[in-house]
Amino acid sequence: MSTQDLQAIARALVAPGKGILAIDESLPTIKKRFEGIGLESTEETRRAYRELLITSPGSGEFISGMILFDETIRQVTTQGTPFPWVLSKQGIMPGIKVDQGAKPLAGHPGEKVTEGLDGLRERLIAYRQLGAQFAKWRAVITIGEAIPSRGCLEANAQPLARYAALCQEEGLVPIVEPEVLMDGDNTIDRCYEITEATLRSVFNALYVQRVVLEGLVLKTNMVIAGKQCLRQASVAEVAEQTTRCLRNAVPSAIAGIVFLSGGQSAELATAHLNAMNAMAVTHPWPLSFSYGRALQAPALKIWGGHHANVKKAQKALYHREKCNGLATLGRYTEALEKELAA
Ligand code: 5MM
Repeated sequence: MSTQDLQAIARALVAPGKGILAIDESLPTIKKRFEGIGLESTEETRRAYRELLITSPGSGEFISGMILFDETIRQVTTQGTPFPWVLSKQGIMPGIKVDQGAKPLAGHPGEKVTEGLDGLRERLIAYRQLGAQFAKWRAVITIGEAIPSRGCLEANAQPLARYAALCQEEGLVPIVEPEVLMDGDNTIDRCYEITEATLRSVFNALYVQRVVLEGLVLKTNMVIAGKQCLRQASVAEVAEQTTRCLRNAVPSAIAGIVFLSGGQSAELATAHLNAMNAMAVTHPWPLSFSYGRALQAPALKIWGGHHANVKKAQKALYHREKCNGLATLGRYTEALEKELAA
């Protein structure tokens, strides 16, 4: 696949008014999400839930791509249609999470490194044959007393860059996701400092590994105070600090930036994205969403594991997709949130 082809896919992922739905929860994460609604995680309950998300009417209006998990990309609907086909038919690109999770980093207490490079070239070929057009690899950075260490930032940046290079070689657009967690009690300023250092280290590694910047999408956290921090920043402050950090650390050549929600409430994640896109300045890249929890949470709660609730849950999903689609254009308001919900 040529650079132009990769660029076309990458740009389509961040097309105006559209973003990505992340449904690539690994087995332990989906188990945790299902526990929240009192449902056992089995291959069939996971399939039924993902079918609800994948077949949700109207998603194609606001969703450019969905990130699937290894099990999900091989699953089929109740009628027997493979999930990637259902997505493609709606004009939604199938994507695939290809990392194999964050593991403890040797010699670095409290820090993690994401693994999964072994055999990746062969897995990418197989995923492409299953219909994937893009991939995702997530590195996890924890903020603490004396962490993250330089060793942790470099240990995570290197495989992210090697993954991205392999994806481009095999004709898949890499979504490069370094996530600085928002679980601690750190201030927004500390999040800024660590996010900037993380992004600089990732883009250095991408340069060294000869990754074509035009053919990738960055998925990152917003610059935000930790959940336990007593002083939570305003929406305007998050928008200002996040865009300033990105301008300082992210080359303008990349196709676009999508945010993860990281545990923010559904409405707040939308409000933050909207504030960035409503700013008077023009950003060098499209700013969009690749939310997991902030898109799925209301639908998951309504569904509760009961088939009878599928349609109502899909309406809730459509609502969040629409609100976030509008936020990519800076056209979301609280009034609209209520109006659309009604
Ligand atoms: C959907 O969650 C994804 C999978 O996470 P695990 O590998 O830990 O199960 C995750 O990578 C997700 O794509 C991002 O963290 C964004 O999701 P949120 O919920 O933070 O928007």
